[in-house]
Amino acid sequence: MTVVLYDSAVSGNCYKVRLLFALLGVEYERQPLSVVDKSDREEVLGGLNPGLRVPTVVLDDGRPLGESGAILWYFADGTHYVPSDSYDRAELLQWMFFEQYSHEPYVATPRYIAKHLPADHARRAELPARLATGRAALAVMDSHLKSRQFFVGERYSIADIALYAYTHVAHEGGHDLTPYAAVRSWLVRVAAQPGNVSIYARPRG
Ligand SMILES: N[C@@H](CCC(=O)N[C@@H](CS)C(=O)NCC(=O)O)C(=O)O
Repeated sequence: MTVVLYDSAVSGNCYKVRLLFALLGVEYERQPLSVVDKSDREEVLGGLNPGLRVPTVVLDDGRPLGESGAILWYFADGTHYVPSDSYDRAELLQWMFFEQYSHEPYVATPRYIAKHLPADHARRAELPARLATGRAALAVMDSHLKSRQFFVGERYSIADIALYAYTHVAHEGGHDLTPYAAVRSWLVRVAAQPGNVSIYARPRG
């Protein structure tokens, strides 16, 4: 069986998985789902991912797995995208949990609201507060990256992939990265990694 990726072309969470799959050469079949019309989620993802979200994968042995971070970990563990030292592995998880709790809701969600919801949608009222909290997350990243090339152990890892996915398109949600010079240098560094693919590359399948 081939790995199946339930995917949205516009989703940064799904892009994390597409990027890792490209870097590792993982063959997969893509099943596209909308992030706007979610009426088919129960029918398609029920029984695969209790959260009914994308990305969701079905492994080549038929077992399903959800959550972008868990999928990154599953496929990258044992490769040079996950360190072997136990402290470095824990530090990698530190940054992946930071991404999910302190970064994604305030960097990714404004992009979703700005790009995919109608101009008069009530959720637009959330933007100023979300952007303010997102700036705090970007400042944390900038401070960490001032003396480092990558987030963990001076190597490109899935912590970089997780944080890169929405940071490099943060402007689409209204963020201005001008004050975060170390973040901007890191974005260039990640984009220059061999095998990098764009979030806008036409997804396969
Ligand atoms: N924590 C999850 C978040 C996944 C997520 O929110 N996916 C969005 C697309 S980016 C989705 O499926 N949203 C559907 C919904 O809100 O019900 C992850 O990292 O995979």
